[in-house]
Amino acid sequence: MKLYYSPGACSLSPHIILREAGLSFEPVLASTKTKKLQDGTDFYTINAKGYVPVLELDNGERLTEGPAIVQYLADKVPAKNLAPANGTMERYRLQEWLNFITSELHKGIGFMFGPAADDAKALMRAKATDRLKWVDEQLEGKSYLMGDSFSVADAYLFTVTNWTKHTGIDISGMKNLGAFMARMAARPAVQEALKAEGLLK
Ligand SMILES: N[C@@H](CCC(=O)N[C@@H](CS)C(=O)NCC(=O)O)C(=O)O
Repeated sequence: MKLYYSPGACSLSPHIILREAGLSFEPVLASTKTKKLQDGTDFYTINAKGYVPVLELDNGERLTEGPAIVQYLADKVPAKNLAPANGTMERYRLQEWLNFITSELHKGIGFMFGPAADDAKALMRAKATDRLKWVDEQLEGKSYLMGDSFSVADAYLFTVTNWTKHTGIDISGMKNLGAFMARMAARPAVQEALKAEGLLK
C-alpha cells in the first residue's frame, strides 16, 4: 500500500495507524501547497480533491477521507483491536468520535493555518477551545477516547490537537487532554511516525 502524506498534516493519523497495525506501506510525500509529488507528478491525478491523506491499495484502488482510511486499516488487522467490531454499538461510538474530530475539530483548527482574516481566526479559535474543553471533560478517568484501550480515533485526536501548538490555541489548562497527548506521544508507533515525517529530532 502507499500513503500519500504531508508532514504533520491530518495524514499523520493514518500514518500512525499503519505503524500501530504493523502493515507495510510506502509513504509518498505530496505537497499540499504546490500539489506536486517529489517526482513532479500532479497530485490532482492521484486525488482530484487535491488533499491528503490518500491510501493506495495494492490493486491500485485509492481510498480518501481520513476517517474511512483508518477504519479500513483497523479492519485489516482485527487482532490489533484498533477499532471495535463492525455492527457493534461500540463501533458506532468510535464513528461518533471520528465524526466529531473531523467535523468539529479538524477543519476548524486546520483553517487557522490558512491566510484567513484575523477576526475569523479569533472566532474559530474560541470555538475550537470550547470543543477541546468538552473533549477534556470526556477524557476524565480515561486513558483513551474509547476507555482503556487505544483505537484509531486516538491517532486522529492526537494529530489534530497537535496543531494547537501552531495556531495559538491554549490547552495548558486542559489536564486530561494534556495527559492524553503525553500518553500518545510515548507510543512507539507515534514516535516512529513523527520521526519519519521529520517532526522529531
Ligand atoms: N475531508 C478530508 C480533509 C483532508 C484535509 O483537510 N487535508 C489537508 C491536510 S490536513 C490538505 O491536504 N489540505 C490541502 C488542500 O485542501 O488543498 C479528510 O478528512 O481526509
